[in-house]
Amino acid sequence: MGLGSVLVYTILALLVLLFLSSYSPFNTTTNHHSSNRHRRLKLRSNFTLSPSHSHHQPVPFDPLVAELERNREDKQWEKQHIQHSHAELHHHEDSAPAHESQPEWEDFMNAEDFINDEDKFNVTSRLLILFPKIDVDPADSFIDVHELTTWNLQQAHREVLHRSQREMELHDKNRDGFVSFSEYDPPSWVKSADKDSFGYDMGWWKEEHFNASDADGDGVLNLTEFNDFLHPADSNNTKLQQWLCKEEVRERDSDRDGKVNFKEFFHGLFDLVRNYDEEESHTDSHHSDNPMDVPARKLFAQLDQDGDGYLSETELLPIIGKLHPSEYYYAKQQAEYIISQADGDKDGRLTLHEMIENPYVFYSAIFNDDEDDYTDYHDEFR
Ligand SMILES: *[C@@H]1O[C@H](CO)[C@@H](O)[C@H](O)[C@H]1NC(C)=O
Ligand SMILES: *[C@@H]1O[C@H](CO)[C@@H](O)[C@H](O)[C@H]1NC(C)=O
Ligand SMILES: *[C@@H]1O[C@H](CO)[C@@H](O)[C@H](O)[C@H]1NC(C)=O
Ligand SMILES: *[C@@H]1O[C@H](CO)[C@@H](O)[C@H](O)[C@H]1NC(C)=O
Ligand SMILES: *[C@@H]1O[C@H](CO)[C@@H](O)[C@H](O)[C@H]1NC(C)=O
Ligand SMILES: [Ca+2]
Ligand SMILES: [Ca+2]
Repeated sequence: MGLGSVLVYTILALLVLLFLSSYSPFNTTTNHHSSNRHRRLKLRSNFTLSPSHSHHQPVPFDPLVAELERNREDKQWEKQHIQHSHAELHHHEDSAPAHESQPEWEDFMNAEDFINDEDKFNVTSRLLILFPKIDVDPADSFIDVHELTTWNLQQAHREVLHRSQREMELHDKNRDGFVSFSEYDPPSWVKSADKDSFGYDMGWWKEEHFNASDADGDGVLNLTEFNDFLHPADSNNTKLQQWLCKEEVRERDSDRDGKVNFKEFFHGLFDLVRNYDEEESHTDSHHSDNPMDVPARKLFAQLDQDGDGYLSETELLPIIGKLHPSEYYYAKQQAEYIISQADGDKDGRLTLHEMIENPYVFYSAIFNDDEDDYTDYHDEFR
């Protein structure tokens, strides 16, 4: 056999290999997150200034990823406010905005590089470490919806508190660790507009809202109280929950009699409650046989404790958490989504093996069903 035929065979063999590899399971699987050949883990790419008004983002599954994100956000935040105060204080010449933005970009790249370096950030060993921290109630080698919801909720609370802390630094002008109402500078749209787009008076970010957040009534908000102020739906402060109900009545009360009648309840509140409950129990569908308003009338009657045909502020308390989705609601949604994506044997809970088999479910941290997200995500790295 001459050198020429050896070459031909080698090339043929290579071609066959190439052919086979292009039909490897990596490419034939329809699953979005099974391409293991190039890691494309990603830190969340965006950050908005007012957490209570931005679209809700899923929390990172891994606390280490969350920390990287927080560091990056903190740097963006600092940069934003240093530039801000520079502009206010003095025009510090052309000292170097371009120069300043360079390290920022590097930090960003380093974090992405870090989690995409298999030696530094080994997804399998991360999951090995995290599994026993999540599988605690009970520790039975399975992670169920409840355990994952609790885990997500812990991550979410940490994240929310961190943002509140940062926001608090902006408002706490005398730096005593408390925010007074005069220190609190409401967003400009609060000052410029007293009514929302439907013409209702708005109570948000005003003194009444502030006072309701001040749990111990000392006239100033500490970090816990300020966090509650920014996120009343997640607060355990009953004063604040009552304020939220009052605000809800104010918003729904189209005939301005100070109470919510059935019509006002049916056109507005009921759908929110029903959507919330349906997210919770996908199976409950038997009320679809009923005429439209029967379940609504039933719930209305239940809530209307004194039977006067109206819902008062106090009577809204039992459902207020469903009208303003809390972190718990998002944490549970995210847990259900994650489990549905990684639950190989469909028993409704996750084993460590199932998690290791589906790392991208945990590390892409995407929980809406928007296909575009996946496509963007993949295209970006081509
Ligand atoms: C965040 O998103 C907005 C609009 O979607 C964009 O203008 C902005 O540049 C993004 N910021 C970062 C840091 O990616
Ligand atoms: C990642 O960790 C797992 C388990 O600890 C190990 O088996 C695997 O070889 C590691 N992978 C890399 C690329 O280091
Ligand atoms: C808020 O509380 C302060 C006392 O801490 C009081 O002076 C003020 O009138 C209250 N404002 C409202 C709107 O209730
Ligand atoms: C803030 O004050 C409340 C009482 O209103 C207290 O329970 C809480 O621990 C305080 N938080 C901090 C961070 O000091
Ligand atoms: C509210 O109370 C519940 C239990 O009573 C607790 O699990 C939860 O963490 C509390 N939420 C906040 C925001 O403090
Ligand atoms: Ca368990
Ligand atoms: Ca206080």
